[in-house]
Amino acid sequence: MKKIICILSVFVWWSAVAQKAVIFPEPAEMTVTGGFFTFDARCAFSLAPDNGAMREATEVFAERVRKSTGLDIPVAAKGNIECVLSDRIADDEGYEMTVTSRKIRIAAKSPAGVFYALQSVRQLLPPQIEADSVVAGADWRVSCVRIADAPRFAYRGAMFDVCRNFFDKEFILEYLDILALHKINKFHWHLTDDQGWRIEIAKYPKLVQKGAFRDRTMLTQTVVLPRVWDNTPVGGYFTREDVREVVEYARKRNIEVIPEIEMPGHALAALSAYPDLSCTGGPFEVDGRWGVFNDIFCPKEKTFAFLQDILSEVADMFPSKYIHIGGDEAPKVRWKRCHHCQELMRREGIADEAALQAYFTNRMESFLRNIGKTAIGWDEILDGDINRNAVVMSWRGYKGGIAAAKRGHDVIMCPNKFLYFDYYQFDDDRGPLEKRHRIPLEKVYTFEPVPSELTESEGRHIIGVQANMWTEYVRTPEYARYLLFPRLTAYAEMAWGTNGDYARFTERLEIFKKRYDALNINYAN
Ligand code: TNX
Repeated sequence: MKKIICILSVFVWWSAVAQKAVIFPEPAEMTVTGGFFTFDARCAFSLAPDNGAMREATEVFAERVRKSTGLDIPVAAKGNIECVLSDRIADDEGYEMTVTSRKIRIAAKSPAGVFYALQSVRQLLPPQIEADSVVAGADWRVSCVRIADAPRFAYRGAMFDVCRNFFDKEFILEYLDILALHKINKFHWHLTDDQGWRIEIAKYPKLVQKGAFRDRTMLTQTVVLPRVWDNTPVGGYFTREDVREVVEYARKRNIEVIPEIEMPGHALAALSAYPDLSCTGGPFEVDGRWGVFNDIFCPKEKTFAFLQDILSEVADMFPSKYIHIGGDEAPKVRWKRCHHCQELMRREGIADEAALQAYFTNRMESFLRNIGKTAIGWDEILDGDINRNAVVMSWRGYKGGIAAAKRGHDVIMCPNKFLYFDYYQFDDDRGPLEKRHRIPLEKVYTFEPVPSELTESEGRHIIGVQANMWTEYVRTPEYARYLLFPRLTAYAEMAWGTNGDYARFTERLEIFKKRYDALNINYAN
């Protein structure tokens, strides 16, 4: 009996593959029922309720279909693509979908679930659906299926660093579309660092006028001699209008954009423009080296006022619940020798410089809380006693995440040895990254975000995961895509919680590679 079931399930899977019913991340439950639904000029949506949010949930899909098939899918009273909101669906982003030869029926708790169901349909369509102009002679049909789907984690993030090397708006928009295809719902935008300040702030124009440009860039690791430089001046930044466009593009794709403003460390670009916010007074340059720098924000009242002004503007630009305030890699050498810092510590009864960073973080965290935002920080913020409302991003392994969850913080897991896609994949790719770790595809796919050291209630503090893309050695969009794919696809399935057998994953991936090609993604093959 077992044998027959086994053979049968292999058969069901093969027929799914043969009919190209391959969806990433794999739905929680999916049955291929036989036959096809065809997209043609008679297709129409029927929406219940028919309102702005529901129309919007169908728009991105409809536009994709319009571009590659030339078909317009109107909203009609009795359309054959039925999208219905239903309380029967428990998860905010969950959906159920039945595709028969005559109808597509989608039920979801919220428009986000409708959007995700249609992203699944997108993947059931042939790869030519990704084209930006009409493809003649393609077969616009999808396999009949029954799907019940919902994510394991509410926070499924991807971070991209536009500071070390600048990546423009077009790249970001394209990236957001790929994130949506993978049902990733948070885009963490690393906007400030030692090597560049990338967001226009009206009150402090010098941040981009000076802080967004640098004279040269190091091509080797800072610790490796001899150092090799590229002496071309480079830079770039996002205007308020760019930010608005990115946020809106993301919102339509169920993606929350979470900006990161680094403090107190990784601040050289800001200090180059406003040196009196440091302990020594500078002068500083936007740095072309990589690593960790001693000059950081000094905890003066005018620094806090400056950062609060910036956070207020940022909070206005980003409707996100979260704002990331960095907190990583902040050396204490300057604070130790700074008269103001030592005096402040005495006055406030702050025991040491680690506690001074906690004082810094807590002031910023309460400021954000008062304007209705939740602060996220890298796991170094745990070095002191910080407010429980702060969310901790655990990047130096699991340790920080475990400690944070035990103290009652919400946690996002992104340990560097599993989820840093700037780390190399193949031995042949070591190059300038040789000192770092190799992260092969399987390691990403099989990652378990909830450490066994946590009790069940502590484990509930792990609200999700994130894949991070730092760009010290990533100078082109092509190379970024090469590092990101297929690891991001493996990551998305893990974040969704349907990562199972790795061998089966790689078989399904073979089919997905045609979609990468159609999307012009030069993945690592
Ligand atoms: C550590 S992750 C950093 C980044 C670097 C990255 C390189 C983190 C919070 N800090 O500043 O870009 O390593 O992999």
